[in-house]
Amino acid sequence: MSSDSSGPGPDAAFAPSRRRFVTGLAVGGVAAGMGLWRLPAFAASGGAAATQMLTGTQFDLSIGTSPVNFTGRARPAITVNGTLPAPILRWREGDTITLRVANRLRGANSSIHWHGILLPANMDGVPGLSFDGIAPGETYTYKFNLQQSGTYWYHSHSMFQEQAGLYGAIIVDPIEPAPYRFDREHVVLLSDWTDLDPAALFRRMKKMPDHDNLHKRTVGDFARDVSRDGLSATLQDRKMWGEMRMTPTDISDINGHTYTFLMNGTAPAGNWTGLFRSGEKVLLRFINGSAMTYFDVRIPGLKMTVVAADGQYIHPVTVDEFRIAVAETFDVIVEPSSQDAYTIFAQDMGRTGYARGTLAVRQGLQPPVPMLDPRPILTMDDMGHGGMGNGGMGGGAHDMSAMKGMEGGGATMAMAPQAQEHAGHDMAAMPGMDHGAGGMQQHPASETGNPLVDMQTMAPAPKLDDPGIGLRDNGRKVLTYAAMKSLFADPDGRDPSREVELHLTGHMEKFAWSFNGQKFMDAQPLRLNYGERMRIVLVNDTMMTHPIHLHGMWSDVEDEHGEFHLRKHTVDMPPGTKRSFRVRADALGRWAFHCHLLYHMEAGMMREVRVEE
Ligand SMILES: [Cu+2]
Repeated sequence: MSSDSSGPGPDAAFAPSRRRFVTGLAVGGVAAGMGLWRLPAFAASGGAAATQMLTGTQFDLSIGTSPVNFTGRARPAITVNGTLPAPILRWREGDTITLRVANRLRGANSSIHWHGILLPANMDGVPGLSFDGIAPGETYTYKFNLQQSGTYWYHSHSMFQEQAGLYGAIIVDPIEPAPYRFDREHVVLLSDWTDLDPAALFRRMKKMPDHDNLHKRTVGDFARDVSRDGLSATLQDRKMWGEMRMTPTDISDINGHTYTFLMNGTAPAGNWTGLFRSGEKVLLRFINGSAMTYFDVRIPGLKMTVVAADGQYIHPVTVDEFRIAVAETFDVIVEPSSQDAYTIFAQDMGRTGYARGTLAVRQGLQPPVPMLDPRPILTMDDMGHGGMGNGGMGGGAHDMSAMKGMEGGGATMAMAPQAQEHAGHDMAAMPGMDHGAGGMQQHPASETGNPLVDMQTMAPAPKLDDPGIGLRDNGRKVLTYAAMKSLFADPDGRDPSREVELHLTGHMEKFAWSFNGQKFMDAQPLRLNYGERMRIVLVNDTMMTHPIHLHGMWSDVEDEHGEFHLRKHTVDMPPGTKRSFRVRADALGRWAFHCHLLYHMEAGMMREVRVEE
């Protein structure tokens, strides 16, 4: 099978084999200062270059193109000051920061968005909302005062530049000392690299959305399911999946068959290494700067104590493993002492590859790397008992019979589609509806008969205590949203005065993604009243996981009872979930609100949020 689905052009020759996971080059990275297409000098030492760190209040950043080589082929990356990842920016809470960002790309506008940082709308860096973008040859000066501390990141918000390398870490040191102690720290920035031109990859997703889903279930699987579950249950399950145009192994749109996963800009073979001395408390600032990849992270031999999420302190929680959604950050303390070296292992959610690095007492150590976990299989339970949408089903939203008693049941699949009409439910019925307690989920009218909506969930739930697909009962203690509680009480304190419900919608075969079945281009802004405290309820009507990011304001995630629980800038929305968060509309202007899977955002899963007097 040809690996070239991106059409003719220069990228065809560079398409990596999709049949093997690319662990990459030991010597890969930016060939800065070495002349085009030559390997960098630090390769000779076998270790990766440390990411550059810039500190202070005045910064000059230059966006440009640099050759990189992660797979054996030199490819152009979009870089900041010639590095991938971009330099770590280290700021101090209370300071006013000035950043002069020059766009030295040829023929392309650019931008930088400071993810999770509270700032004026015209400093947020989203072309079309915050400003016009930075034209080639021009410099835009960002200036804002820091009202927060913690671990954040920055990235381009222009087209696919983030996928091409424009991302970096931000550390904001607090004015008051942190509520925990550490002796040493490392940024661990995870990302996904492709040799493909990201625009070509997007076109491939539109044409062949299941390109990377190589693990379609087989006749042998079918025979095994029949012997385990019986013929009737198996047939019904298969029929359902067929009607949803997915196979149960669809976990991610793009995975290790396309991507090389990076840790601090280093491919697995390059083994990024962070040093420690035995007995030290080491703070690891994990950042998921991927375009599309969720990672499940663990350090065999070490417990990890999570002390902050999205830059904000939480009650410390000690785990063996955590899932980090795209754009999330977690601060984690480890205390390595019994071994000289530990592997930081970050497998992708679909188990198609991994990023890895090493914590070690000296450079050059290579502890064992775990095997990938078994590929997770989606069940109907994962989908909130997934109801069928409209496409090809004769219009109207069909639901499943046999909803009862399915929660957490695992293998209960005896469901058959039933042509029961649920069309025409009205969003006006939404305010005041109970949160996931019993009743059948209603859907916005705009989803009905919508060719961009291929399914709807019927009984979604918050699932805050669910470790997630592929992490349940794996013998390890896995972080959940329920286990993370902000160290502070609700910073606003008011009950929400109103509620807006938005559904995450999509059509797999069309690679169409939207809110309420309406793409960004076709939707009206979501209007918030300046100063109000309101609630946003999200319902995931798709089979994919979406990390939802609101710019400019915090997303204060609520628990199952609607109480303040966890302050976030990016709210993970697994399939079959309904989750709510509170927003204090204290930032005037136009803000982006979108899925942080880059190609979902580009496909339309985005809204403008407008805060007005
Ligand atoms: Cu998404």
